[in-house]
Amino acid sequence: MKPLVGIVMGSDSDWPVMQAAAAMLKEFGVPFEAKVVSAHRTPDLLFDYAAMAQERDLRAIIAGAGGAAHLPGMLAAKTIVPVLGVPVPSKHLNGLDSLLSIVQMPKGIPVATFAIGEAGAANAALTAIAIIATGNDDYGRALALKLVDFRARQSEKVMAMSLPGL
Ligand code: RP5
Repeated sequence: MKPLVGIVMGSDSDWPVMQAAAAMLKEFGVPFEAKVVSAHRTPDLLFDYAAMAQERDLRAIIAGAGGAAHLPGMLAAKTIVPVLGVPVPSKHLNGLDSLLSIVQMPKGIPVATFAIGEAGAANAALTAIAIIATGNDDYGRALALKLVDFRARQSEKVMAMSLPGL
């Protein structure tokens, strides 16, 4: 199956975090691709990737970057495919810089922004899955059922929790 979700990141050093998005998509059986595309080191590649995204039928792009993290915003500037931004923890400011760079998009070009790090990457994948699950076709409906089941299993885990000593 052709990829429905693109995972892109500014460097291979982002992969340990972004793998959480890939793992979630794998768990739901959603076809995806993962690539390194740097906004400032490969700007032409970034433009080409974003410009082709809709034609390639990508339903969402999960973009992770750290530091002055302009990758998600620049992708969003060149495509109407939803861009889900994941702030990657940075060396000096622990990802607060990445978060603010991604979340503070000026009005008009949205980037849906997630938590810093692996939780954000996993939740970006769950959001991409939810976007595809809104499709009124067999694949979308099947994914929606899987999402409901995923939520139910989380609830069960919490209900089964007990506190030591009580
Ligand atoms: C950003 O710079 C990347 O997204 C990465 O988080 C950060 C550091 O990149 P490397 O120096 O590890 O390649 O572009």
